[in-house]
Amino acid sequence: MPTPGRDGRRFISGVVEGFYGRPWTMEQRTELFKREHQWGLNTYLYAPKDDYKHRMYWRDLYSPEEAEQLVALISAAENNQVEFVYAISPGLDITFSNPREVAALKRKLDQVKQFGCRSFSLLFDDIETEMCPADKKAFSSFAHAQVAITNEVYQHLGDAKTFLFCPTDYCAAFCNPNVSQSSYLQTVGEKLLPGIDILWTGPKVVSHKISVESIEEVTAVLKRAPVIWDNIHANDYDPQRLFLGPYKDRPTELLPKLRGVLTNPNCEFHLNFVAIHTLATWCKSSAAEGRRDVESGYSPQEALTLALSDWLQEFMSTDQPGGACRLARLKKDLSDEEPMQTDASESPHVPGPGENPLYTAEPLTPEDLNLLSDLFYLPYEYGTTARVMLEELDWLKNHRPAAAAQTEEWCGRAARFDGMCEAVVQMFNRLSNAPNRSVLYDLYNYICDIKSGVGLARAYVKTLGGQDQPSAQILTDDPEPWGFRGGLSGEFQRMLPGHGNRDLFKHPPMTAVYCIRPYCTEDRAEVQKIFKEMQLEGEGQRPLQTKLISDGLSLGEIPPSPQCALVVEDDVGVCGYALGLTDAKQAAGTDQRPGSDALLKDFPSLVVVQALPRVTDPAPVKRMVTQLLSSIRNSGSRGVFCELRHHDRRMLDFYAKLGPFKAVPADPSVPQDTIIMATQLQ
Ligand code: GDL
Repeated sequence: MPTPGRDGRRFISGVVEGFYGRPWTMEQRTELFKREHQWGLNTYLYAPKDDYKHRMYWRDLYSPEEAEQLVALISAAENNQVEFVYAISPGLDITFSNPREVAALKRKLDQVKQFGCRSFSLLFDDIETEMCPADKKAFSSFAHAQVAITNEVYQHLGDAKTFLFCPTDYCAAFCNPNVSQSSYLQTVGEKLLPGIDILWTGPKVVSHKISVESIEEVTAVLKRAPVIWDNIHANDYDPQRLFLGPYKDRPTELLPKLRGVLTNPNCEFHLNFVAIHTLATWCKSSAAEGRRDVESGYSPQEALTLALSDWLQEFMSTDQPGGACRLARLKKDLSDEEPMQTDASESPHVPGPGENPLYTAEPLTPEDLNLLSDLFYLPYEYGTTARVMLEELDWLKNHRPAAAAQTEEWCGRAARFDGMCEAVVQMFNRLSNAPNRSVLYDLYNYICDIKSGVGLARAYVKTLGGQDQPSAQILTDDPEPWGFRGGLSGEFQRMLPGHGNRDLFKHPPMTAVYCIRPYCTEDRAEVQKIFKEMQLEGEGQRPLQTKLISDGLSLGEIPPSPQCALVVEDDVGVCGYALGLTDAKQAAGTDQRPGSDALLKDFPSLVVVQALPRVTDPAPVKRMVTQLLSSIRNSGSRGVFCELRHHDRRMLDFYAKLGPFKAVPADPSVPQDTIIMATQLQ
């Protein structure tokens, strides 16, 4: 463990129960203290946001029953050599200048002191920064108001072992104009009594990385080393996320520069094994011991392996009546060991001849837990397998085989992807058979969700490969509710322009500014140029066998219909176009047949879209097409088609990615080397 700091005080390390949502139970907290003790962590900060008497009803004293529970909890912490820090969050509605409010705060903390608590904390995070008129009159700033009350309470308590203050600007992102010039932090740093320590979440609320320099900067303003309130594993802001990756991206060189680290982890108590175990490993690493001769000993991967191996034991421990019996059977079935002693009355039923054999659960493997951690890794990073799966799916999608022309590589990679999906399903099955039901129940929604997500991707790849799997049903126009995931919040997200910006690969950040405007005759030469350039790109020097109507449109030989021609420009010039004919048959004239009557009945209009390779962001082109389709719809058309050359994979991909267009069955009246993609408009 880290040696005491230069001032002789021990390094604060442990857990803050500081998230929104259902607080942990007393039993879980007691369990936490045992673990903290076992792993060498020394502090627990009690700060459950939605506990009535911690925040919303902070003035209310505890009832005798609650008092009894708190006394037991505080003494359980003490028995495990864990320092219990009681936090209160009065900031929602306190009037700082009212002496009765200050008295209420003191009264509450005095009560907790009577329960045996020796360490306290005042939290002012996530509150309104505008003061009420009375406070504005009494204090020159919000920081002055908070500092005054905190100092007063600290002095009132007299002999607090630890006293922590959480500022309202608790990360660099909240500081105005920045950390070193923040007048709020300057006041806190100068005026807060030196015995009070300050909580800090790093550059952001959920900090990806915390650098030594950033800590030196904030230490200078605060005039003391901060205690990190680390939200790296917090998941209270997104019900689909869970973090089972190792404590990471905080160099151990930070240890001597900090007063402490407390992790505010996942809401689900049982899912914090990795978060807390790896933090403990980090705190124990050699840099903390000041052994400058030894290189920092912390490896997130090794810390994770250690944690997962201990967690596996936890999964296998039974916590329910009958579990021991099941576990005994599991062990018996899978090894030569003698079964565990079980009660005679619990002896398992033995199936007779002709009966089904008893269900035998496969035990969870270390690989399962590795995979689980990879799938639910960290807020800014997926684990290796998750990344590979995403990359493979991206590749399979972008190299989708043209009708019946699958390459060996595509098939091989599709099969490997399928294997990875199967491993997720198997992991799910083994997890749901794990004897420790408490851990499983905390995990269940997440693993169900990922199993479904993976199932959709798997079905999609099968459809791409031309396999009409029953599982592909989920991708139809009328899917079951699990085919369109995410609920209303998911709908909103999909409608926002930023959706997809966080695509992990390929698409560079959007920096260019695009302008979509109507096509005019002056654009003709530019449009022709783009058409020719893209033709070279897609088809090389191959001579055009059949001239398509869309070629005529691009070359300016057939005029687009009114309101049906757009170009997109970037700062270099025109970089893409979208041209349409509301009535393709009429516009094509008599010498060219754009398709059979059946096709033209459903899809009477035609479009051609092109964009130069420098347009890496798909959004402007998609927007241009949406605009064009909307004009064509307004003209009364029922549907639109586009023509592509069979071998022009680039254009096949391009149209497929635009979204609405789907390939239609071969039409005998279109040239043989041509594919038609189409979309309905009404
Ligand atoms: C916060 C809250 C915390 C919450 C976390 C993650 C602090 C100091 N306060 O801002 O209660 O759990 O974000 O959502 O971090």
